[in-house]
Amino acid sequence: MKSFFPDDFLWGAAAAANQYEGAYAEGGKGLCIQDVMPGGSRRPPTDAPTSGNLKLAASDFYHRWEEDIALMAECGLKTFRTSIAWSRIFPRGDETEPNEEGLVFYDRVFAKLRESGIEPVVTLSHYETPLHLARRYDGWADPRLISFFERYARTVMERYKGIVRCWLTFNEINNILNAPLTAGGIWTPAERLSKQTLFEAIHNELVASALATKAAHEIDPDNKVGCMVIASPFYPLTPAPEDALAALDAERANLLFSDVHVRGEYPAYAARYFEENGIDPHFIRNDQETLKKYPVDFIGLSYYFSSCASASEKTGDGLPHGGSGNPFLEKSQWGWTIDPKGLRYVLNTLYDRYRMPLFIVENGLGARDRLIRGDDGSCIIEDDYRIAFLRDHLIQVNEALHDGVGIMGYTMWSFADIVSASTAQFSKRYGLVYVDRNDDGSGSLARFRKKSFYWYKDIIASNGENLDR
Ligand code: BGP
Repeated sequence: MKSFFPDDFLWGAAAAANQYEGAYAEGGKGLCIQDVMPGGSRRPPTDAPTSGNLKLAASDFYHRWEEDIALMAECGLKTFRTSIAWSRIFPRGDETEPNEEGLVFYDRVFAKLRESGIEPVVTLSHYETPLHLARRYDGWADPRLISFFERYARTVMERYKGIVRCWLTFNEINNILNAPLTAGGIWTPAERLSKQTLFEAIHNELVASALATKAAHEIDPDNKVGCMVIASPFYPLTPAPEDALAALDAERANLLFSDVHVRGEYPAYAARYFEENGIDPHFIRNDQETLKKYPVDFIGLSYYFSSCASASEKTGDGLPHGGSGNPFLEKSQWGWTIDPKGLRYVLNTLYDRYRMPLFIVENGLGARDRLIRGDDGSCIIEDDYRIAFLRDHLIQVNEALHDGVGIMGYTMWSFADIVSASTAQFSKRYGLVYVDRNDDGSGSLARFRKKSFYWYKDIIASNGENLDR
């Protein structure tokens, strides 16, 4: 296969603090929303951390980072994307002084990555709002979070200046539409949340993202900042014009977030949506200048599946972001459609719309793996299905590059097995590295390289040339 991957393509892998680190109450860390979400993003939170919550210990990266970074280096990763747990730095979120122990932890992690030739890409907020901010302020519904977030962003950007040069503001910011607690720290249950409050919260995050971008550029002109959006395309379920319009509407709900981040203003279609949904957009007025002045440098995106939109049918089909399934596509063990060409489609759509560099910061397959122990103590995980998934998607990335799309990099999800965000299971594994842990919490946490580890290593080393082997 002819490879169109540029020489400086950022091949890598990703994770998030709350799904990977564990040590939820160590090093002065405060609680975050995930510490009381034992059932994942679709179940109500508990009052306090409960023993069945797998995120509390997660994959124990907090204690095993040296071993894991050595594995990343062995795999040849050029970049590793992870998040800083906001509540390690500001345990409650609204303090004025940061927690030094939390800062020291990331000093070590980022320095080790650099020493190993791996560029850290850091998400400031990956579904892990400090719990105090969720409970006391109702999360991003309160505009005071903007200054708390700005303080946090400035603190870590000053501290890791020259070490971290690539930042993402809010993970899957558009997922607040489906999961207001997960993506917006909003404690009010989704069914009681008014659209007015939801859009005020969205606006507060957008302003905070612009101010973080401003801070990043002031602190170090070499910093690059991206937004991070779910780029899950909607196809019309049928050729009926009504379904095409339904798909347009569904796409626009997602695109509003990148529109504001890139163009610095709300899109024209927002006005009618606000009017028809009884939303008074007064909140926009004061911040127009901020949004306009500080657009992002690139667009970070996650891609897992596509879905279909229909004007008449509302099946949902178990896909996380609404939408119907697609009779032409296979599904994963968790019911997510598998659509490699959808990635090429969405990369082209976004690049046509914005002409701004894209960075695929999440893409992968959640699947059950079987660890086979040999008599000699060796362990084998033959995850050919994961290799097929990654290969098919990367072939489409290559196609998109050939189409002329500007793509900075690809960080597959996830480097090692971690706790699932939506279901909070450990058995929904995404890693190149197997972590010995089970859904009941048992397991040694030992690491084993999967077959996909060796495959990805070869793909990186060949800069994509070996994708069709
Ligand atoms: C994205 C999130 C991640 C991640 C991934 C896979 O939505 O940004 O945090 O977990 O999806 O989803 P899940 O873990 O629910 O299978």
